[in-house]
Amino acid sequence: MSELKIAIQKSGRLSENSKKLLEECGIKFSNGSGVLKTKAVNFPVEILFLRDDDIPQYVEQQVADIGILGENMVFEKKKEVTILEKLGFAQCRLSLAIPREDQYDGPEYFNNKKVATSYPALLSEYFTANGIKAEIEEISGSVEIAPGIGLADAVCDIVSSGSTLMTNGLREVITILKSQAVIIGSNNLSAAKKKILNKLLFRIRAVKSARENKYILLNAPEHAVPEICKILPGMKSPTILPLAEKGWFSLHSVVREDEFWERIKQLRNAGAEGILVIPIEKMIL
Ligand code: PRT
Ligand code: ZN
Repeated sequence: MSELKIAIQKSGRLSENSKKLLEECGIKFSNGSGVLKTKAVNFPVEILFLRDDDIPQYVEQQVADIGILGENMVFEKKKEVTILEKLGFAQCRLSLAIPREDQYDGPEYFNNKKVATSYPALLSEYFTANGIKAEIEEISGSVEIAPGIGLADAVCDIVSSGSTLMTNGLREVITILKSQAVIIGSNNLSAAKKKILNKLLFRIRAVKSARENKYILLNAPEHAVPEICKILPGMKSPTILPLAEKGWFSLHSVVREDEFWERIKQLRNAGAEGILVIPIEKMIL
């Protein structure tokens, strides 16, 4: 029986969330330190622990069938692989940053400058598309110190909170790319592997939907129910149950995490009381 080989980052910013996602999909595997691959005990997958930079190539060559990594790395490596699903974690951006004290009037700033980066392909594409002639200095880590030590005039690096740039006296001026973790897949999967992949993607989507939504319960007097139903769209429509106290109802529904606070305010204004908000473990749409 063939197994689907999944490559995830061995250690780094993506590893914990990648493992957590697989575990939330009900996949059980042992994960001792120093282990390079492991088979799940209850699902036909083998997990390979790799450096994120190597994942696109390994998936292209079918050493792994699918992989979890940042879009930034997928776009930089330009391998023949397909993005199957965005995963919603490891959000960050690839940005150009310059010494804080430099005057900046637009992208022409970078003409005749030397820019340090670990993303030479994406940066060179950006410069070409914008008609900028700059020199790219490829370095593999600690990009942000390059201007301080005289290696480059500016940097192009991954930014999340922005504090690394700030501590190094740099100022973000252009975002080249927004990124999050994704699943990529080989373009040549066998029918048997595709079947396992579809099962896994079904579970991943259920986990993702659950993370993006909350279950909400509230009480309301009868006259407020129609207005509250309009505010609570739910998966179909809210569940309405009578309470022991006459003229009162309990309404249950699902709200999106990102519009949750706005809805709560509207619900209270419409007369809702005793609002409970509960995390959802899995959500099958
Ligand atoms: O060893 P391996 O090659 O596997 O790992 P790595 O060291 O190359 O990668 P890692 O673990 O640092 O990052 C893996 C992926 O996480 C990246 O490819 C991005 O998709 C994503 N990601 C999300 C980040 C960040 N946020 C991030 N903040 N990757 C790197 N950073 C670094 C950035 O390079 C800079 O040094 O964090 C610093 C900036 O952070 P802020 O919060 O100070 O702005
Ligand atoms: Zn890496």
